[in-house]
Amino acid sequence: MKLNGKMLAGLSAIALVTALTGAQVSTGANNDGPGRDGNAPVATTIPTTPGVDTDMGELQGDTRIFRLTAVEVTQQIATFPIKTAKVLGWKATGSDDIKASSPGPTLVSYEGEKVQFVVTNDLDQPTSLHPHGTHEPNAADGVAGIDFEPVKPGTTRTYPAYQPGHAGTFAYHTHTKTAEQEPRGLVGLITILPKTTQAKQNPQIDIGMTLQQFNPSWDDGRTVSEGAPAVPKPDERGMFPFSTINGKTGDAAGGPININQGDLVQIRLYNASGMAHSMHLHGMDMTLVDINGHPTPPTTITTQAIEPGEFFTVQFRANNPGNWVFHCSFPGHQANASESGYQGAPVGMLRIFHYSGSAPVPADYFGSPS
Ligand SMILES: [Cu+2]
Repeated sequence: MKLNGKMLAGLSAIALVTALTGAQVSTGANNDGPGRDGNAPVATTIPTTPGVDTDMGELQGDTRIFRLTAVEVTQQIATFPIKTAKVLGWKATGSDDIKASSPGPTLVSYEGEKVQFVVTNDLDQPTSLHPHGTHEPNAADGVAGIDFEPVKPGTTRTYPAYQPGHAGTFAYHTHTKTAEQEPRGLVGLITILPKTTQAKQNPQIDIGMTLQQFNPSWDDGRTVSEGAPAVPKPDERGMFPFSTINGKTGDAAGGPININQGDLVQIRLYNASGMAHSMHLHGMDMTLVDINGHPTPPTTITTQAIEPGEFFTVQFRANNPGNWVFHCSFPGHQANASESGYQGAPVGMLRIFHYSGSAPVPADYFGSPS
């Protein structure tokens, strides 16, 4: 997998936690050797989210502490017809604003550990962090006005530490002015990993994919303009016209996801948008292995529908070389503001898996309409 600066930062966090825990951890880059088909326990592959940091927090005793700051950030979400939008994102507290993203950092903890959130608010309005799908105590639920006083601008709140309950894929998002703040981007993934996994079940690549839809717009009636704020309301057609994976449409996401023949590829899907999506992989079957944080008997699928607030984990074995798209099957979600890419190619809620050794994806594939 191609590593950018953010991912390298994530990997240095992995090195740090390795030092802290003594656990041997591995990534897709070095988990490709003998035994991949065996029953021997191996260190579980750490999820990565392309373009987003992996945050392994700080382990203190039996508690992993995640320090996150909510902040408005200008993010490249596409290459046409606009490039950037002002979204609400999360960053590791103390890092530069340029490290902030929507979705926020992918949080990684291990089974048996407690988790704890320390939330700083750099927005101009109150906010909160709600851990979505874990077994949090009421005082860590983050629901404004019900069990939680929102975190005021310029302040920091330390949540109680707690046992998340079980391994799996979960999420975090704002639960203050949710209808405004969530469509603007205050979401992210939480993953609780078993420390070891049977080699044959351990993916070589484990990718987080958060599904989001934005409406970049100006108050004066102009829409999809450069640098427009992501507004919480749908456009005049009732649409959030930018459908994204990990806060970016395919053309802005930094190229295809590189895989190798024989890899077991795992995708952790989280639908943080307000609509259902129907995720489809070309060329290979997928296997559904986890529904909303709970293992499920493996089911072979070609398309997986996912409702708002759900998270599914799917896997596929890379056994059909080439360049294969993974995308939402709603036609309107394969475009940026209703515009398809070069030669009518789908963009929007889409990623390409590229087998090493296969012909490269044409450089102009994601270009503006011809
Ligand atoms: Cu969709």
